[in-house]
Amino acid sequence: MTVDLSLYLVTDSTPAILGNGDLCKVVEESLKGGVTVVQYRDKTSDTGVLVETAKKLHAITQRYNVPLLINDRVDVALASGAEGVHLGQDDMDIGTAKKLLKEDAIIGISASSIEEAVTAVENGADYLGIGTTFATPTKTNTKSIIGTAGVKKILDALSHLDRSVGTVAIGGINTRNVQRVIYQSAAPTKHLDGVAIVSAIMAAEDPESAAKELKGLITTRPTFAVDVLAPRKNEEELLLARIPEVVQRVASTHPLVHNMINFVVVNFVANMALAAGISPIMSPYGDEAKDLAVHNGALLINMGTLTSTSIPEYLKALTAYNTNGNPVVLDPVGVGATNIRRNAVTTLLAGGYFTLIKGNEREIKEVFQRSGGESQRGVDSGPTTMDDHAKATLVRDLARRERNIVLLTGAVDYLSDGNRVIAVENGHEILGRATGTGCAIGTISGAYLVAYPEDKLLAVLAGLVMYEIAAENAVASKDRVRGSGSFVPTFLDEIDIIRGKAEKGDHSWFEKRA
Ligand code: 3NM
Ligand code: MG
Repeated sequence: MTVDLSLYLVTDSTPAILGNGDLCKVVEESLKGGVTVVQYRDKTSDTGVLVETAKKLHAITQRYNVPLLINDRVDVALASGAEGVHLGQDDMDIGTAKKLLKEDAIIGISASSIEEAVTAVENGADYLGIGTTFATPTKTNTKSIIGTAGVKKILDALSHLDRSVGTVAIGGINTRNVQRVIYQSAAPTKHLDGVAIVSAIMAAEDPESAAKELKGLITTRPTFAVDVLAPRKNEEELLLARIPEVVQRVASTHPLVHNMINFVVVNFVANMALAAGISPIMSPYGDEAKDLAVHNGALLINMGTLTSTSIPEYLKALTAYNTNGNPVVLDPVGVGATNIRRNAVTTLLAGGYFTLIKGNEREIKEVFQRSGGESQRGVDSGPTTMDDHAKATLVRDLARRERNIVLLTGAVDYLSDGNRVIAVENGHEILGRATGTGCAIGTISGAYLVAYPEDKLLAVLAGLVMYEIAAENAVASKDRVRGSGSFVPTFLDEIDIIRGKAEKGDHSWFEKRA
């Protein structure tokens, strides 16, 4: 039997979630809002109450032509006439359940690993509940938190089986992250059929509008989606040819960038932004993001001077920009240095979508491990410096997994959208001796992503090439630059000069160099 799994409600009758609401009323409201399948989940009530409640719920779900499934209890499903059951790994085995239930009964299975998922499909499961996606107070005795990367691995494994099976992700899913969960967990040939939700509907003040909002988000393409463009013949040349036009667009539209940036570089980055034609706001205050995110701007989160209070502020801002569909850049400064920073990146990756992740080799390696749980490629055990091929592979794999853009900076920069990989050799080693020159790339990238959303890889590339050509120009003016001290103001001048030319449509700054 096929079920529309798109918005799967799992009930919870505990006071922490249902409060003093009425279960039947909440379920009916959620059905009005567009819930497509209901699972009655009650871990504590006596059998008599379970059967009675299941019958009441079934009378309601039937009116909406939506299947009712019972958690754990095959007997309650039989007694109430429900359409099927949902079984955890420790519940009745699927073979026995199949024997007891009617032939067309729906049987769903919880799976948290590839092995569990594959076994359930082999045993004839109709759909899988995959999780726990994110840590959730609703169920604290979960086996493992697998994140979108874990869901994606399972979907990928399922895509190689002969029999196809329905899938929903479960655990900590709500209006703020639902689009990202569906988007980022998609494997090349298999994506989620829906999401299973408890608290975001059951505990909502207005379950009907919560369901309606979720349904809307599930059925629309997220605004942050990156179009993965197939590489064309002469891809690099085609991209290079468009750089001046992208730089011109930034110079003439002055995109806003909200910088949550470390205090070491804040002044330099603000000056750099102005020189490049960007309107910077430097604010570590997460609540301000609500007002700022309504403008067509970008957010930069740079963890360089992380403090005990930073993370909730980052998350508030991340949510606000994600909600508005605006680009967000993560600069995970020094993520490998401490456990606090490692955990911060894990929290941030679980908390929202980053359009661009930018860092040096060590940082990107570390993020790769954070984003995939345990590393299967042993990026930590390899040589301390990666060769060109390894770097190109790393940025491509991380971009593919996160479905975003990844930039690894160094003597040669590597940039990927998960499909195309571009190496940029411009720049100068002196950049490594002036604080903030790396951080400013985050701000510049954010502005370029705002100005040129049609090809996000090209947007970041254009900002980077402009920046590095300016650095080269500065170094070339030997009369003005004697070392890293005099380099900084000269570099700002050169950025300013390019911006001035680009704004007037004068592309000579690029043609000389490219
Ligand atoms: N099962 P919420 S997580 C019922 O991982 C349940 O199998 C899970 O609740 C699993 O939507 C979970 O409120 C609770 O986070 C999900
Ligand atoms: Mg169970």
